[in-house]
Amino acid sequence: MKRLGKLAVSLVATGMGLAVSGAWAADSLQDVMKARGLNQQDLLAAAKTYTPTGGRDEFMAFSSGGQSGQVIVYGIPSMRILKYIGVFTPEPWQGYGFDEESKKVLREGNIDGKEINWGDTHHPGLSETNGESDGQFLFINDKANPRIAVIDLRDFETKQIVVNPIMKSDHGGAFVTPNTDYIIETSQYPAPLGNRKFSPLEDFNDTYRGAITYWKFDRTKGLIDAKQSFSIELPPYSQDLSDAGKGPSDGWSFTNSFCSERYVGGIEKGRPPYEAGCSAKDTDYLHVINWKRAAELFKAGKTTTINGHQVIMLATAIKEGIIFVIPEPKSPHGVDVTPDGTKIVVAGKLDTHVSVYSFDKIMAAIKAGKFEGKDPYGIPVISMKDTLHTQVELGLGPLHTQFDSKPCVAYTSLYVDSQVAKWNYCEGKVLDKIAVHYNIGHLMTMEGDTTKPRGKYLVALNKLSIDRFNPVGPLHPQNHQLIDISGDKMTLLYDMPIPLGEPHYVVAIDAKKLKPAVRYKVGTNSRTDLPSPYAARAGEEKTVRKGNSVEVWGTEIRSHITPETIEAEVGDEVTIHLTNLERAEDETHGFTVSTYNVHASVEPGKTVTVKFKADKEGVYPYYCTEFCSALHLEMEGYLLVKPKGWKPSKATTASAGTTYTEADYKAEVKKITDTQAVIDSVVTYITSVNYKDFPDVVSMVDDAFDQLGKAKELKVKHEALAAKQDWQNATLWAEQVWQYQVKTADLGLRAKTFLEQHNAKKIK
Ligand code: K7E
Ligand code: CUA
Repeated sequence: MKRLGKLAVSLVATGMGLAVSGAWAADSLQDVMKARGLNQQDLLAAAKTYTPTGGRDEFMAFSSGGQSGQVIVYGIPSMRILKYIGVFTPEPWQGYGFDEESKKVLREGNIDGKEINWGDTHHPGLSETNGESDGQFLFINDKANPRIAVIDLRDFETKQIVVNPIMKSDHGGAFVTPNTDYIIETSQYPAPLGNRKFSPLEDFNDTYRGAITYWKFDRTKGLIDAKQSFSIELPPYSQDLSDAGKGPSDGWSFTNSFCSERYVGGIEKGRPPYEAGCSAKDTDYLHVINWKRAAELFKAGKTTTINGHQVIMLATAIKEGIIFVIPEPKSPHGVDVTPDGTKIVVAGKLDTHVSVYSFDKIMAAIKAGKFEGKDPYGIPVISMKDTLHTQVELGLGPLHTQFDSKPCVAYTSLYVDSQVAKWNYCEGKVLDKIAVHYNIGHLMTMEGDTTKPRGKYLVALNKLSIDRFNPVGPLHPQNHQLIDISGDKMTLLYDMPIPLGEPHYVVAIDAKKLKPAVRYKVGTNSRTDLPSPYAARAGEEKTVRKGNSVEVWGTEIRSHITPETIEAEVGDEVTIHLTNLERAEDETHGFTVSTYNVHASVEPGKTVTVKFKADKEGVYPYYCTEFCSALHLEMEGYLLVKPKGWKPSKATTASAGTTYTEADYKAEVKKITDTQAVIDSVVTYITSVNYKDFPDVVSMVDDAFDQLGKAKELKVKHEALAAKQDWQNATLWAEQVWQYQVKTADLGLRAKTFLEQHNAKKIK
């Protein structure tokens, strides 16, 4: 115990700035280069990405987590992973799917009453204002089970999952319109719309359909409003990705497709396989849709209700002149509108070209009523030749396109060539190529989907990593390669393994646009952002027993869970609400109960609930799962599940194993006096500088004084007990005073370090 007192003293000494001397005397730069086999180019790349301790990244990237059903957040250019956000899959660290508030969100993703606990995330999309990323929300789709999730970037938590009521799979989500009025989701594999009934493949042309859904986003609520959302029925092509028009093309959206052959496979019946039947034609169809007009038709009620959802049927869309198609070569993947909104880029996987369409020419053809015919479903077909701005031969397997801050400059991934091509879409010429490792899918530039791309960096999302990393078995990580695009020539800077599913797409935003909170208002349900009815403040904790339910309103604060014991009988429903009372940044507590499969992450201010049936009698320790303080391990308690009707056989009082004497009490008091001296010195320092200019420090100081305030009340108590010569209880309560002091000192020292590192100024 004395040692801990000394520890506090020594912490102060270090905090007071006894600098560690003899910095880094070891190797010279030349020695390190030689030893590690690095050349000048490597050093330059390292210097462009290396971020010293405490350094921040210029951009933040949000990557799909593929089959992990999550979102991965990392910084650019350091490529350091900062967070995995649980979206369609339970994520234990965040308690996602293990506490009641988050389960509610996850269960919104049930389909036909069935729990679905995985997702295949493909395309994240950031909210936009006037076509620019605004840093408020992130959306992402689940291709396997047609769903869209909404993530609030104030706390990086998933707030909503909506199930598409008419599709069976979606690939083309999530893409936003320039003011995030709508989030676009497109089906991939055609199926009978909405109905969960069987229909034979022989009836494919008549009963199977594609669809595009425009989900209305309510920005003030931060939620999708399903009632104000609608879809348009599409032919049974495999609609792929979409992009919303911007600037001159705002109000329109574009969707590419493959397998417009409408082939249905059947190799078992001796028919040629899907891959042959789905790529036989030289062209597929680029869908051109007037979504602003479509929204008016929806409001005017020109829809059919399918599975409770409003659908503009294809015949209506054609009659109202809101849908057109243009041939596009060949089995394309992805469609991208240029930042100025004047052109639309489509790359055919099986064609060596990218095709650049002119929005003006498309509009001119529509206006003139100049069509080359109709598709098999009666949609007017605009000719490719009338609408092409240019076609550029880039290489093998062109897939996705992104844009630079420099006018007319685009980057396209070449899957088969394993290259990125830099090219000029205005003049139609190739500017540069760089090899990537290996088989690139998407690529991404900073804010490259918006009206104002930021240039600087490009990330290649490579499908295969083969020999790039230390082997970890047959399942390899993916490889995100960072490429410098600031000069004329692209240069490769860094390889980052992604060890969590196969990311398809990633978006990045200027880090300055993100304004995440560091704490919640005390008592917040983070999933709804509303005050939780189950919040408790210090001193309000209670346990209520009613019938066979036990409900606990508890709190967590260093280093204490209130209550410390929860008693239940076998078969009781146990509900535990917990509020983290901390205000200091990063003072998260966790909570779990042995063997009941519950876990909560309780960040400062958050209120969460865990719930379970105490179905077996026994003794179940519960504890805080975050190493939150020196006495973290002591942040514990017991759930006691008694057999029904159990009665103690004798009057019992819980007793500690050790007995304490007057000498112990005196030693305790001495320790308190010594530690108070430490606290006083820290307080003197903090109040001698402008600490009030640092909100983070103010929170820490508030918390510190709260802790010390509790110590004051207990001083009266232990002194009274000592006066009665109850050394046992006097010693333990004095020890508790010291516990509060340690927490105060811990916070005080952290505040002091913060102030020193941020060059706080003397005020007296
Ligand atoms: Cu993998 Cu956008 Cu789903 Cu291309 S997608 S690679
Ligand atoms: Cu709270 Cu560990």
